[in-house]
Amino acid sequence: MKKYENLTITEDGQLMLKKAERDQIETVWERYQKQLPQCGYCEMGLSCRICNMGPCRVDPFGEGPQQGVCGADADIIVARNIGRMIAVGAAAHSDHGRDLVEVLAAVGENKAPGYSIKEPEKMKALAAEYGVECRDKDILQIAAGLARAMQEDYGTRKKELTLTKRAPEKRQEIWRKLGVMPRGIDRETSEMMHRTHMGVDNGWQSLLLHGIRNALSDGWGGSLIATEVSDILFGIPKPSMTSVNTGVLREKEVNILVHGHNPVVSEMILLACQDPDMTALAKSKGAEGIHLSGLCCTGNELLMRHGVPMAGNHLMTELIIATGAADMILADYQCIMPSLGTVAACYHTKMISTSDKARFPGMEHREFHPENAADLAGELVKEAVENFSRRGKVYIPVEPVPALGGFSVEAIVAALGGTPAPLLEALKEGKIRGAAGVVGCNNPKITHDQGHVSLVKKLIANDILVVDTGCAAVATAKAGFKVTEALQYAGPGLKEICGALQIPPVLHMGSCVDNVRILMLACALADALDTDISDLPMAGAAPEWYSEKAVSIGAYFVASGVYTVLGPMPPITGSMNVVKLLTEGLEDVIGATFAVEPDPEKAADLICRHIEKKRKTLGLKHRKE
Ligand code: BF8
Ligand code: SF4
Repeated sequence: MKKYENLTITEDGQLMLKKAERDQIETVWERYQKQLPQCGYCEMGLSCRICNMGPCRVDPFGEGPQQGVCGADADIIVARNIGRMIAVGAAAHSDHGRDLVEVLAAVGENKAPGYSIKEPEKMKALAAEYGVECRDKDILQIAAGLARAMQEDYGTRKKELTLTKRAPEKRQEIWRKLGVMPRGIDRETSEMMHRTHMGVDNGWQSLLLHGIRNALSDGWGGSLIATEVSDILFGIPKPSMTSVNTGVLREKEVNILVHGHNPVVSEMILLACQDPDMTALAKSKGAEGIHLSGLCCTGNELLMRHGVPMAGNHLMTELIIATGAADMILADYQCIMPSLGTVAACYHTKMISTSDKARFPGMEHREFHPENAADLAGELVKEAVENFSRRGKVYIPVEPVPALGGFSVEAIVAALGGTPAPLLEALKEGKIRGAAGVVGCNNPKITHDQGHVSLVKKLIANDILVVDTGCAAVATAKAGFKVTEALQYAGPGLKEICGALQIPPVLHMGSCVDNVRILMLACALADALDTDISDLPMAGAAPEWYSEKAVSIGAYFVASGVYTVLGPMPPITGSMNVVKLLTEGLEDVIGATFAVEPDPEKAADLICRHIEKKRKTLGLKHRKE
């Protein structure tokens, strides 16, 4: 097993890697090795292939060319590249949000059988925020009106996105003064693509500022809409017990897995799996039942709302197929490795792609739309059941680990007894020093899950309450941090408070679009303390990030006033101007910066120090260095 310990800290991961090797399955880790050494120019952000006079590169040692063919220098090239990363990340989240708004619109028109409004009160509250008149209207008319109003946020007709009003007044003023208040969700992404065309914006500072505006259009626009509409359609998450890791797969049942991000498909699959006729069919085929589990963020969506078990995060997806126990995997979009179809071809697993936008080699394409989703989900679950008899030998290496999920802001406030006051009291007394949002991906450059787990372990030991999302949230759940037993690892103050509330020291807040839940929690605390988010004893971290979505998230966290520590270095080291602005200069203009620290223990130290500094400024009891 030694051989695999550098690749993943998880027992199921190590055992599955051994099995994959036996089965001659190539994994993401092997492909990563084959890429080494990766291009140094690209790592530093110094290569440009934006136009066809290039591709160009700038020599970081000052000996070769210092400008691309067009004359762009290192600062411009690096800023353009990072700007485009933000644009892609913001586009991904926001387009996911748009798909939900379209389902909401279809529900409003009675054209989405199977979907319904699960949270009419939340919908009415949002309608009020959007200025949609609710009087004398039925639920469906309000849904249609809200969907239309939200679609306006995507366009070009607004001066300010509607939900930016939720930010503390001081924060909104900072955005206005700096000229980064987001105006339209699609507009900011489109403008970033325009600005980064050859010969448009050649100011590295103005490019980065627009990057901030573009990221804010994600955090206070597309992602926030995605989360709010998901809650309206599928329910506000409440705490419920679930289980995690490869061990959630069942040897004697039909295993169906959902992979991707959008709950639009996975919710319908869940409904179809619960159909008694389907269970009867499964039994007639010799299975004991049908078992649904999740992968990545669509898995997090189901875990949060229904306690559906979670089989694994990003780097586990190939290995889950190698168990031979997956009868069908349905993918929507984002973070789905194009290798999965090839891996599945070595087993009996049926791979289904479901979104018009996302096709994969080795997958059968069965497209979901609001009108056909309920029927198609039924058909596919039936096909998964029929595939059960084609199974070969199955290897499920471990027992699952229990975890508590479902901590929406509403659920956290409810756990506190209906008001944030107990949390504020604990913060003031210093029993809880502060809060940290640990988010983001896995990346084969870092031992799988180690960044998340080591960081979180040290944070809770230092009385810092952790909220997490995405693949980070899956990592800490697998490590056993999402049950009250984990309070044994917490510092005395955190242990006392969480113990009294009967909550774990690490709270699962959902998928990656649900990072906005962390923002909303920050808003609630800032409002209660009558201050700005940047004054709170709070930090963010993405210890194993890989995705462009994470770049957008990091940027909107920082722009919202949250100091954010990244594990892997983003491709910016080719420009010391850009590095300095993002890690120092932003402090003066926006009240927060990025830091980069690959060692999770040291990253925890940075966060502790930051939290104590903020406590001191707020006049709360603080620890000396
Ligand atoms: O949206 S944490 S690897 S699955 S990008 Fe992807 Fe990263 Fe996982 Fe969720 Ni988020
Ligand atoms: Fe080269 Fe400039 Fe074209 Fe980039 S935009 S590829 S630096 S010529």
